[in-house]
Amino acid sequence: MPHAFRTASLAALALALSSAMALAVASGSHEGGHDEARIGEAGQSARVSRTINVDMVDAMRFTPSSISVKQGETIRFVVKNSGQVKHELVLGTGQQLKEHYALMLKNPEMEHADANQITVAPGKTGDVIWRFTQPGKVDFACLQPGHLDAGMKGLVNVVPVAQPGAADGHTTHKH
Ligand SMILES: [Cu+2]
Repeated sequence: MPHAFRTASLAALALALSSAMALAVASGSHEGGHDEARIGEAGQSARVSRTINVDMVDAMRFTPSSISVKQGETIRFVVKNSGQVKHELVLGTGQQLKEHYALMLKNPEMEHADANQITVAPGKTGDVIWRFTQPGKVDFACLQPGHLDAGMKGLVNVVPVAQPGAADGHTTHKH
């Protein structure tokens, strides 16, 4: 009797595992629900599909502040600081940016060095290479103290691609 019970449990477990795997494959996500996965991933310069220039000014604005990309695209943002003070462009979810901004208010000298952001000195230009893997909205903002409150933010609209699977770069060509 105990043996029969164990066999049944194992069968149930195997079934649960295989349907979980099927779900993971169907959704196309490698690490479901992860915040970083939601906004995308660090891009490789060899795979840049497009360059977008973004200008930052002391009026606390990004130009453009609304950007449209296709899911799967790797974008090189060339970020210019035309102002007299330090500005930065940080990609994230609205929630991540708010939390990070609150942290910056407490620690104004905090330095950034992550792939999703660039801090640019006055008169300088820097770049961020980012691959947008998920359709939807990705926010960006300047987290220098006071800047986000003054409206220094923008939005990337990631347009979904038609065929599932095309976004992962493993498409095959048929002739
Ligand atoms: Cu700023």
